Amino acid sequence: MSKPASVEKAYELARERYAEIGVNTDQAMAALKKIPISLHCWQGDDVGGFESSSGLTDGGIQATGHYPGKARTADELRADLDVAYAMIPGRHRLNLHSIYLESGGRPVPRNEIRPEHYARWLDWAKSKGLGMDFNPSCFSHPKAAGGFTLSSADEGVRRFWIEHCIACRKVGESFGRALGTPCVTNVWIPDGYKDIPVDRLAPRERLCRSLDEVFAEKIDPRYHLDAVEGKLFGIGSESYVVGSHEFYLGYAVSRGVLLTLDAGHFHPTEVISAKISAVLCFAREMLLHVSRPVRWDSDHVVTLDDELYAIAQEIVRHGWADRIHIGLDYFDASINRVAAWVIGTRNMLKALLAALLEPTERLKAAENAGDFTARLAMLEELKTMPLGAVWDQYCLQAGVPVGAAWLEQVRDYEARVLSKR
Ligand code: RNT
Ligand code: ZN
Repeated sequence: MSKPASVEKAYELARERYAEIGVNTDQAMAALKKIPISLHCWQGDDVGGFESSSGLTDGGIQATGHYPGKARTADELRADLDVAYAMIPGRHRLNLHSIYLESGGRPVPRNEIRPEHYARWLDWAKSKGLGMDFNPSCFSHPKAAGGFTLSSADEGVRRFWIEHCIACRKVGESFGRALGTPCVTNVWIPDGYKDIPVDRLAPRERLCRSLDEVFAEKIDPRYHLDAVEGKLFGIGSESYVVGSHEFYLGYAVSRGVLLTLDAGHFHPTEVISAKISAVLCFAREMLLHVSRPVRWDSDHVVTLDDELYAIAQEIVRHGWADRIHIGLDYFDASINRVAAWVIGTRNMLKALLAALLEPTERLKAAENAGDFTARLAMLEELKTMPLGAVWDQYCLQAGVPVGAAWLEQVRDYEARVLSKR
C-alpha cells in the first residue's frame, strides 16, 4: 500500500513540474472527473447473457479462456461490477446488451423485450448514479445462425431483427428518461460471408432499408441516441462484411445517427485515432468502442499503449468530450474478469489524464509556426513527465486504491466470492 503522505508529496512536485510547462494539474483532474466511461457488461460473463435458453451459439462473437468465477446471474454480474466500479475513480456508465434481461426464468423472444425486463438493472444504476447505454444483440441466436440478420434475404429473419432493434430503442429510451442522461443504443450486426461473395450490393441495400425502418420513429435526443458500428471482418465473415466502415460512415452522416468506431475493427495498421477528426467534420457525435486488436482478435483488454494515448489526445485536444461517447469493448475469459474491467477502465482514464496534462496550445503554436523540431522535442519530453504522480493523487482524492493496491481487493473478492461459483 502506498502511503497517502508520499502520494501527496510526489503530487506536489509533479504539480510544479507541470506548471513549468504551463499545465495546471488541478484543472486537468477536474476535467477528467467530468468524462464518463461506459463499462461493457459483457466482460463479466464472456458475452453469455441471461436469456433462459442461454449459451453462446453461432454468430460472430467468441470469448476465449476458462478462468473460473464468471457471473452466472444478473445479481452476480452486478456484484462483480460493484467491485470493479469501486476500483475506478470517477462516475461512469454501464453498457448493457439486450441478452442481459431478467425475465424471471420466462423465455422472452428478442423481438418482445420490454423496459420491465431491465427494471432491476435500472434500479441498480439509479442507486449507484450510473448512466446507461444499450445494445441490440443480433448474434448468439438461431435466427442469426445463417450469418445474416438485418441484411438477411429471408424476410422473416430480417423482420425479426428489425423488431428486436426497435424494441431495444424503446428500452434505451426508458433508461434515458429514468436517468436523465441520453442512452446510446449501438447497433452492431455480424452479417457477412466467410467466402467471396458474388453480390456485395444486395445485402447492403437490405441493411439500409432495415435500419431506416429501425430508426423511423424519432426519439428525443435528450433521452436516446442511435449509433451504428461497422467492422472489417469477423469470425465467419472473413471475406465480406455487410456493415463495413464505409457503409456506416455514409449511413450515419446521411441519417444523422452516431457512428461507432471500434478500435479493433480495422486493418492492423489503421487506427481509429486517425479517423475521429475526419468523422467529426461531418457527424455531430460519435461513439467509441475502445478495444485492443491483436492479430485476428479485436477484443483484448485495453492497455496503456500508443493508440490509447492517441485516442485520448483526439478527444481532449479538440475539446470533444461532449461529442464523443467513450465505451469499452473487449472480453477476456482467461484472466480475472473483474480485474479486466478495472485494468481497461483505469487505462482509459490514465490516457485521458495524460492528454489533459499536455500543453496543447504550445504544441499547436509550434506546429502552426512550422517549428516541427520543437513539436517533436516537446512531445518526446512529455513522455517522461510525472503522469503517474498526478494519477495517484487523482485516485487518492477519489477514494479508490492507489497503484496496484486494487489488485489485492479484487483477489480478496475472488477468494471470497468468485472462486466459490
Ligand atoms: C463486435 C462488436 C460489438 C460487440 C458487442 C458485444 O465485433 O465490436 O460491439 O463486441 O456488441
Ligand atoms: Zn464493438
